[in-house]
Amino acid sequence: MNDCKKLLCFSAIFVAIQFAFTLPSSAQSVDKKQMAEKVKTEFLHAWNGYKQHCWGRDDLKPLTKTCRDWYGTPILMTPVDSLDSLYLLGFEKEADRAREYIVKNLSFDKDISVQNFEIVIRVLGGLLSSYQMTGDKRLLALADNLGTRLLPVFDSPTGLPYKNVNLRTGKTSGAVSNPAETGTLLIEFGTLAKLTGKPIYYDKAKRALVETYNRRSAIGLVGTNINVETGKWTNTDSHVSAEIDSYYEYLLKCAILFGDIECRTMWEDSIGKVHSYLADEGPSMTRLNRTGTTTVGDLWYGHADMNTGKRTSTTTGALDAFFPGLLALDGDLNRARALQDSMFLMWQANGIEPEVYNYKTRKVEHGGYPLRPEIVESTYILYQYTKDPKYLAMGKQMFEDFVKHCRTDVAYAGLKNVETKEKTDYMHSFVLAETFKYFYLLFAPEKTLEIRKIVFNTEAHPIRRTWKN
Ligand code: DMJ
Repeated sequence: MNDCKKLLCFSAIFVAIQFAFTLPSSAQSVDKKQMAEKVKTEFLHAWNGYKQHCWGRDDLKPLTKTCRDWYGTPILMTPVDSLDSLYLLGFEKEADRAREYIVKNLSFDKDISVQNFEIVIRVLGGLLSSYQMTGDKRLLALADNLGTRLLPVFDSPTGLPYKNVNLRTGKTSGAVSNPAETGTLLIEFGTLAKLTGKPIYYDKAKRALVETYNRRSAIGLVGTNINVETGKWTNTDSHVSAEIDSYYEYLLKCAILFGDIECRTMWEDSIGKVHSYLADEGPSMTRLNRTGTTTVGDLWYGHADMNTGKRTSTTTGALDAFFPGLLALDGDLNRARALQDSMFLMWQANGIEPEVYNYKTRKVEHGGYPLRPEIVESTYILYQYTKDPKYLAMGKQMFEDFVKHCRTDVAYAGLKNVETKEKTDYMHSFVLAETFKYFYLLFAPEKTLEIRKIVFNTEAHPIRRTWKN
C-alpha cells in the first residue's frame, strides 16, 4: 500500500472508531417505558437504603451503612433534596410521608456555620420546588425562614457573598469565594422574593451576580477565585468547570425565568467570550460546521488565563458536562450536539466518566466519580430539544454502566477510580435529587414535566414562573 492509501485507510479507521464510540446503540430502538420503570426501581432501591439506614440524617454512606451529617446535626439534606424527585417519579405516598417528616422536624435555628451555596441550591431550591408542586405553605415558610438566616452572607464591602454563615448568629466567614458560589443564588433567592413578596432576596442575589460579572477581565472572562472583601481575583484560571460552571448557567436561566434583561445581556456577552477563548475545535467540528449534520465529538472547552486568554490546560470532566445542556437551552444546537458527543467519548473511555479528563492526551487526570448528574442532564435536555433517538441510546448506555459499576446491596456508591471501578463510601443527596431525576425524565412520558414551562436550578429542582412580574 502506498503512503497516501495508508493514510486514507488510517483516517477511515479512526473515524469509524470514533463513530463506534459515539453511537453505541443508536440503531437499536430504546423502550422508553421499560427504561423509565428500571430507573424508578433503582431510585427506590437507593431511597429505601437511605431510609433504612439513615432516616432523619443527612446522607447515607452505602458501604459501611453508616450516616453523615454535614454539620454534626442533621438538616435533612437527602429528604429535602429528594422530595420533588419522589413526586416526579410517582412515589406520592413516600413523598407525602417525607414531607410531613420535614415540616415537623426541620429547624434552621441551629448554631452551625453552613456553606451558603450548597444550602441554597439543595435545601432552599428543594423547598421551593416542592412547595410549588404541593402548594404546602409550610414548605414556603421554611424556605423564608432559611432565606432570612442566609441573608447576612451578602453583607460584604462588595456585595459578593461570603462562603459561610452561622444559621443562628448570622456570623459570616470565608472571604475567598468563586463565581459559582457568588453567582448561583438568583434562581432560588429570586423565586423566594417573588413567592413571599420580599424583594430584598432578589436584589441581594442579583447584585452578587452583577458584581461577579463586573469583575470580568478586559477580554470578558472570569477567574476561579475571588476575594469578596477586596473584589480582587486570587486565581485567574478561567473555564466552565468546578467553581465557575453554574455562574454561566444562572446568567442564562435567570434571563429565562425572570425575563431579566440585564441577565440576558450579561449572558450574551459572556458566552461569546467563552467560545472565543475556551473552546478547542478539532477537524470533526469543522466538518460539522460545513455540512451542519453528523458530529463525531471534537469540540471541547478547556482552561485559559482570564487576562491573557492563553490556554492553561486541556482538561474537562464530569462537572463540565452540564455545558451541552446549557448550550441547547440557548438554542445553540450545533455546539451542544458536538460537545455532548465529546462528553460521551469521555464517558466511554472507561465505561463511566472521571472527575478530570485531559482531552488532548485522552488520559484520566482525576479518576473519582461521585455519581454526578451533569452528563445525564445534558442528554435529557438535548433529547427534549432535538428528539433525536441517539440521546435515548446514550442515556440507556449510561444508565446500564451506572447500575453495573455503582449499585450496592443497599443503594448507590460513587467510585474512587473510574479505571479500577473501586467504590467509595458515599452517596451524595444529588444522586436522588438530580442523577436519577434526569435519567427518569429522559425516558418518562412527556407530560411528566414540560421542560419549556420550568427552569431547573443547578440541583435539578424545577421552578415554575407562577408570578406576574
Ligand atoms: C450539584 O450539587 C450541583 O449540580 C452543582 O451545581 C454541582 N455539583 C453537584 C453535582 O455534581
